[in-house]
Amino acid sequence: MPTTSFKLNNGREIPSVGLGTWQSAPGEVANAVKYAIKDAGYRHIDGAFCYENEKEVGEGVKASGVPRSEIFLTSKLWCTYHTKVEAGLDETLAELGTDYLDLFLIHWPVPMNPNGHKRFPKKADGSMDTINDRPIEDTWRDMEKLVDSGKVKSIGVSNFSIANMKKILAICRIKPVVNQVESHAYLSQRELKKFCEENGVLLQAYSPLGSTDSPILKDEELLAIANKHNVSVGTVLISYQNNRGVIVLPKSVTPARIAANAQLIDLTPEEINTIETMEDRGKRLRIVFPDWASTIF
Ligand code: 1BO
Repeated sequence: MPTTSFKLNNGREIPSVGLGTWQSAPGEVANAVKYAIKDAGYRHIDGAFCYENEKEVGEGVKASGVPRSEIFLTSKLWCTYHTKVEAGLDETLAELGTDYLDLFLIHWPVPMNPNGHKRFPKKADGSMDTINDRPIEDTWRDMEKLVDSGKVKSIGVSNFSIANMKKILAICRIKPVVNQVESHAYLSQRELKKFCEENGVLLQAYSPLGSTDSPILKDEELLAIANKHNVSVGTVLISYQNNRGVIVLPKSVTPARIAANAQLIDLTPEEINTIETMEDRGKRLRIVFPDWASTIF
């Protein structure tokens, strides 16, 4: 049976499928969130300060009519807030219109100048104004204080390599509960997943269908699995993550797709293995992030 929720290493439950909101356009995301919660049964919404749509996400949560206490709400500390973690959280809480988060993640292990542009500060030469005098360990210690204050229930990381995770695990008082990374059929993240599992950290998958117009959706091996089960490739890709113990965050603003993305099936161990090893057959694909982000893995 597909899993509807996973247990985090602090004993709390997290719904196994969450609505992703990265690249969900303003003007569309509030309705998408409302529909997901009210009509499609989602109880988990994943957002971030950097997505520039948290006000609408909050509006959608409220408009759903479902009590806040029944919804698992995640946001992420943006890179310009590594040296002012609590202020970063407070801005997000104000935008969302809530007084706590279920989960708060360090969005990238890349601190940026806190005094320039709020999201993408640039150096004189046009490159991203990253800073190197803020150890990631110090940012994590400030994240831990947010749990102590009760403003967030759980903390985790995003876009962290094994090397970066080791830095946190070596010093943490409160362990990260998840590491949220890009993962789909052409980027299984097997090594990272194994490392996370060994350390009691769950993997969360963003972009589980690949990006828009992704070749993954037309992949013949995946189509064969989908046809066998009489479902779409999307359902196979989301179920694949679920069946292998990964929290999955499909993004959509289209009601029919939001509903379809919440349908899970059981795949066989052979099918999961086929998908997990597609990279070994030369099918590798990764979102091309700007230099400041793509050099961290
Ligand atoms: C820059 C955003 C990546 C996914 O959270």
